[in-house]
Amino acid sequence: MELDLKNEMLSSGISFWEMIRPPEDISTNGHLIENVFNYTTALNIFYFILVCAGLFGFSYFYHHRRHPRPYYTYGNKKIHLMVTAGIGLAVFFTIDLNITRMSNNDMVNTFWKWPDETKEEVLKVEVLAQQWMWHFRQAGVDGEFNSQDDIVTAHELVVPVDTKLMFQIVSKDVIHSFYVPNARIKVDAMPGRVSRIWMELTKEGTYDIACAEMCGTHHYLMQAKLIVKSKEDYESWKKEAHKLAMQTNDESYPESLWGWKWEN
Ligand SMILES: [Cu+2]
Repeated sequence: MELDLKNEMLSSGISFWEMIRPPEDISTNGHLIENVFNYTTALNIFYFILVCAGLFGFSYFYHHRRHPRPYYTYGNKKIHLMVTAGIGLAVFFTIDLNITRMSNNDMVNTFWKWPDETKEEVLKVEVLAQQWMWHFRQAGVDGEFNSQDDIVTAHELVVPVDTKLMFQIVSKDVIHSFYVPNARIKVDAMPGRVSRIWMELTKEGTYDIACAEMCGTHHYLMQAKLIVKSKEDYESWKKEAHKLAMQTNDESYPESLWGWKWEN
């Protein structure tokens, strides 16, 4: 097993660190998620070391050779209760309450601050999840969803860089989860309900979209590519996609109109 890993690393030319580190953050707000994650990890390590020190320390000092007469305690003396309560409260205030505060601030100040279309450039995308693939719909030239010029893609999503992207997400069958690791964003896709999320990507390239909810036997196959293009490249792609849409989208076929009127 170890050898396999080593061979794999050698053949692909990437270091061990590159294999285990999180994917590159290409979003404007991904660092907020990362901060909460790192904070939780750091404090867990801190308390883990503290607990280990206690466990192994007491085992050492109270070993029967050093401490031949056993000492029985029920842990109900005032000092015991105070130490236990103190550690419990320290964990509660420094981990639980603090990550609640941090994530609540991020929610209210960032992730629920929806981009304002009247003031800035926004691209809206409708996402349909199903066992086992992703569909994406952009409104096209007319700006209306569920019309003939909609740009509909499967397995890949093309978006412009440095633009606010607003997503509305549903599922056709079971619960899926729309996951963009490079933006640290993940949101459930549910049947009968529209989920929302927004993000802004700052680096061109091809990235992964995955399903992060165990959704059936082929869950692992449920992936798509996120292609981030420069604004000029996106515009020319959109022009081509528009031509293709006008030639191929068939409005009389109701299945093709799986989109919905954008919900404000
Ligand atoms: Cu899925």
